[in-house]
Amino acid sequence: KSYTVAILGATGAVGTRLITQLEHSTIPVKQVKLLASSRSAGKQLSFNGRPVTVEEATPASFQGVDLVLASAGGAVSKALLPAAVAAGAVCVDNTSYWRMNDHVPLVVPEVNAAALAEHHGIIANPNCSTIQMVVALAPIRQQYGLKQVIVSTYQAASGAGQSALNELYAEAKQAVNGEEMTANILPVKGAAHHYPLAFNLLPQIDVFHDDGYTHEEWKMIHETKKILVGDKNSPDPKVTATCVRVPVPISHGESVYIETEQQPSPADLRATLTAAPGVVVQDDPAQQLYPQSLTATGKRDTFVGRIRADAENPGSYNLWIVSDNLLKGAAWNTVQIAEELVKQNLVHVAAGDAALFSDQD
Ligand code: A2P
Ligand code: 11C
Repeated sequence: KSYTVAILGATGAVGTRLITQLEHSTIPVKQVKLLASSRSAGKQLSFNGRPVTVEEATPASFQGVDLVLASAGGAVSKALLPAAVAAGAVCVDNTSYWRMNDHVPLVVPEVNAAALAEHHGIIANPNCSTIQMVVALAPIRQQYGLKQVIVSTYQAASGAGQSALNELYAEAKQAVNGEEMTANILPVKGAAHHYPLAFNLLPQIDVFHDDGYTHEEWKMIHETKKILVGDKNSPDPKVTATCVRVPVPISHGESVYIETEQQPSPADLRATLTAAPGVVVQDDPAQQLYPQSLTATGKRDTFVGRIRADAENPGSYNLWIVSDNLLKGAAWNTVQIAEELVKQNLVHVAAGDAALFSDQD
């Protein structure tokens, strides 16, 4: 069998990578439909060397489509994915809109591919900063138990989309030319205040909640708990986060402090992570080897280094985790979920599934 695949948001920072990740995937593709806003309708992109014309995404776009890979923003996924499921398409959604819905599995294939069997037509791809953290923490949790996670992120501009990345480059040029930097997008589109990211750090990603945490921090806490489901032997880890935007184009870094149930040595942790799927250990201080944004960019893996024990708190460790936020954090994880759906013969929607998503407010 081969599949008709629609890419929703095909012109964006993640969408263009969805195209290339799909080209390099194991999914037999019969046809692709590239969908975006009316602004891009008629634009020519390509798939496997053949030109494909971008179409405006509408509820009617999904007739005959088997799989939808969506990354056009939460509002678009809210508006269009129910129509896609009603048309019989299985949707892998990179936006946050459906993630916490009880009918929607939230999947990182290395960690919880089994959750796909419960899907009802929409599968959610977690937030990029959550994905790379759980890829590294799940094998540690499985082997040694995980009591607590304290994470500080160093997140790249591209996490906020192509326009934020363009703004970072423009600001850098302005600063180098001695001009005033103009900021219109970060920290959050539509916010009351915008600040330059070039030569700066912004401790705000997404909007603030009443408790003082940002929505990005909320996502890291609650998505991690949904993915690393607790059981009586291994209860939910406690998670807290501080998320910071840094003037890096691509690849998020994370300083992660963990407390485990057992007390493995750093060498034990290195061995566990070396054997873990999707993880590459880069940890040799003598050779100054550690994960970096520049070297992680363009790769599908999650890189882990600086693994060391907290001498004052036995069973606690510091790690440094880096991954390409547009690949493992978005396009690759989405295509990897689709590959897994194909492998597990799960590319179908059951009667009644569409009704689960039809009356969202
Ligand atoms: P377009 O390029 O036509 O605006 P990014 O995350 O890099 O900002 O990209 C967002 C993606 O979502 C782009 O492909 C963009 O298309 C698409 N998009 C934005 N608004 C809509 C919409 N209302 N309907 C369909 N696609 C949309
Ligand atoms: C950022 N992590 O870096 C965000 C982008 O929930 O999918 C991804 C937002 C999401 O801005």
